[in-house]
Amino acid sequence: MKIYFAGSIRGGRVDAELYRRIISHMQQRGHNVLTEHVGSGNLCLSEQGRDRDAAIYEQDTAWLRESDVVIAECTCPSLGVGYELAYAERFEIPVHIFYNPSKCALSAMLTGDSYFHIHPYDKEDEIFAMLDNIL
Ligand code: 6IA
Repeated sequence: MKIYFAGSIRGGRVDAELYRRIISHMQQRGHNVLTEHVGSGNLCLSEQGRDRDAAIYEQDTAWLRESDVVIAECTCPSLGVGYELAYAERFEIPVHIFYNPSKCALSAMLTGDSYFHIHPYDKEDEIFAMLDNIL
């Protein structure tokens, strides 16, 4: 499957290593993760100017439209990820949201929207088991 993985970038990189492990797990199962860079260790977090950010926006929204499913890790809140989830809903792409409730309270704009499949987890291993069921 073509997977759009969404995770915080400018919202904070505290879970970057977790994103990398989730992406790697999906790749090992043979899936095409379009957004592998979300798990990279050395991203430039500063604003890049309107033109560079416009190129990021155009590329990411094109990938969203061609993806079969969106997998999002939402423990670290991110405006960009929230935007991507609403964008995916608009194009009727299935969205699965993972978060750790002992670390954050998910926005009511996600928990209150019945379109989203929401998967709370406690231990990281639970994410991988749930992903294997979903994909
Ligand atoms: O508001 P945030 O920055 O936390 O939004 C994160 C989400 O927006 C991720 O799921 C990404 O898909 C997308 N996103 C945000 N910034 C970038 C980006 N920056 N590149 C690609 N997608 C992005 C430049 C980093 C690049 C040099 C690899």
